[in-house]
Amino acid sequence: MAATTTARTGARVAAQASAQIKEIPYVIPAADKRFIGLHVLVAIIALSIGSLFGPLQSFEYAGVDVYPLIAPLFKSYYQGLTLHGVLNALVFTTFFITGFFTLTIMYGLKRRLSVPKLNWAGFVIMCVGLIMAAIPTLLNEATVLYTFYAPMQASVFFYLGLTLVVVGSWVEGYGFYITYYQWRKQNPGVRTPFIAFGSLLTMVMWQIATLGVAIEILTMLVPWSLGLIPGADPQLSRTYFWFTGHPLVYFWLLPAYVSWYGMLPKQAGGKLFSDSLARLSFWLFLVLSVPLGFHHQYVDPGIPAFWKWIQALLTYAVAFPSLMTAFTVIASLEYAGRKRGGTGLLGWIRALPWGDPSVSAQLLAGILFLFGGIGGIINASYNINLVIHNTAWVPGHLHLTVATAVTLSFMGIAYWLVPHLTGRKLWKPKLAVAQTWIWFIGMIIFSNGMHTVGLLGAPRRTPLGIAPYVPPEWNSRLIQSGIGGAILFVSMYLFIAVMIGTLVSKKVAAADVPAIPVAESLQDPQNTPAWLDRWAPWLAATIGLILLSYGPQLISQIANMSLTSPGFKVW
Ligand code: HAS
Ligand code: CU
Repeated sequence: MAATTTARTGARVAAQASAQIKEIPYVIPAADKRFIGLHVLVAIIALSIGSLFGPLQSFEYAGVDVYPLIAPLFKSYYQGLTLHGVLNALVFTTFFITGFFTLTIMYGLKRRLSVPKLNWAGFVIMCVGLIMAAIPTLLNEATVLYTFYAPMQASVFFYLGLTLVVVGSWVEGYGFYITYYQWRKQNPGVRTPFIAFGSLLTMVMWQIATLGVAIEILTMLVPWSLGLIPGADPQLSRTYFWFTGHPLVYFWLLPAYVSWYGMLPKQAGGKLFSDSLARLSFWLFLVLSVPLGFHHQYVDPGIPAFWKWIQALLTYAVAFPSLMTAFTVIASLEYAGRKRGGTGLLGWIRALPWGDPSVSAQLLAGILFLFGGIGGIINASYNINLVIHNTAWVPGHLHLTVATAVTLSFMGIAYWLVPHLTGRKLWKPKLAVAQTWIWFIGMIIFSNGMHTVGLLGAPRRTPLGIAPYVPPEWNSRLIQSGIGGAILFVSMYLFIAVMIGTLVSKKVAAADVPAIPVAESLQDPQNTPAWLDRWAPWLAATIGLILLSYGPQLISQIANMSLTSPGFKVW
């Protein structure tokens, strides 16, 4: 009896607290807006430079060797490809995500960061690392592509710089955890607001995942590039790399999911269909993101087939939370479309606010991700992987995923975020809507060309513009990739133009500044089961599964490590 009364009182306190949290209006202080804005600024500058090389890669595929034209500045196709991958896939994403999470955590928990100096320190470390890695890359001393596989050997500053970017993001993460811990102490029993929860979980996943590259760089690549050890072990270094490299894709994707679940339904005029399903899919990502990097190493001879098989099964499993996401997000959008008067089987889709560039960006990103995701499931099959591995199919896949599901969603987020942070109106919203459609169309053309020419056998990461012979049946597809790449380039710089136009336009009255869109859930989040807001069991499952799927192989590869390969500078 007493226990029931206590439980009821506890539930009432939590319900009151939840009501209070909804009611408190929260405005992000100007200093914090500037801090978040700096992240976004560095991210977009990196993206604008990294994207310069995009069409150069695709023109190479189309048979036009453009590198001699820019030879005084950049030495080779490979230097351009390294800058493209590092700036777009590593730098743009990491800065944008840490900035966006600073906002989602503060706004979700309705409080300032507990130790702002710690987050500042993290940001400064990231910037120092970025400069340290950028200099050797620009000097052609680190033309090792974004995967920096040994035995290709970069300047030690490239490795140290990347390490600092990662360590800086960890430090920002510690700032988030302390903020969350203090919120939790004051709000026992209250469900963590979804946007803050999703962001914290992604950060935790990232900190576990990046242990792989941290160990790779600090125990092998740095001492090797300093000549302190006789050589590198390429097999072990690839295993460390992909321990991080696969979950890296979910570090990119989950911030977009935070927006698709936690913000887009509000922007579309509806509600999140299921708070519980949203949280469950995030927990599954925590557990399943890391232990499956071997699907990037199916062709590596040093890994026994059994472990490839185990991780192939887990790769199929990690598609599941994305399928759940497709269901929940589309259900939320249908709810919004019908509320806006949409009828019939598909009429609700037309009723969505397509004229809002932030919405159109995310909807179009989601549509292409349906195809990118199916491609991923195809890659996961050992047999089919042997057909597509190291072909142009793979950049076809990664441009639908990281370059569209993620980047186009981040553009969509920037369309409300930058006006919100700067207090200015979005410059030319109709142009912004057109930009999202141009990306969509350009990407369909580009990725279709890359996927199909990959199936015909065209290699990835190869300057076909200087190849003496290219099978004639590749030609139309290669030209298609070149055209798609040019359209994407136009779209990217329209985005940059809208961003610059917004930055230089006049400030507007506070009431006209776009609010931060946060979707309510159809059910009160307090009714979400408590086990979906409890860290310990999920963390235990995460660590357990990683030990099971990676432990034996890591032990064996480390025990048999042979540090013999000299460093090669093949560029
Ligand atoms: Fe992948 C290679 C398998 C997802 C990125 N992947 C790559 C590489 C990158 C990458 C960068 O198994 C190249 C690495 C390199 O340089 O070598 N990938 C998968 C699988 C998934 C997957 C099974 N990949 C991603 C995501 C990425 C990404 C996400 C970036 C963000 N991938 C592979 C494999 C390889 C690989 C092998 C190695 C290939 C090789 O041999 O080299 C799954 O997680 C995908 C599940 C996704 C779905 C789709 C769900 C759909 C949704 C959309 C809903 C629609 C909405 C719109 C909201 C099942 C959620 C509605 C709109 C309306 C208007 C109604
Ligand atoms: Cu992967």
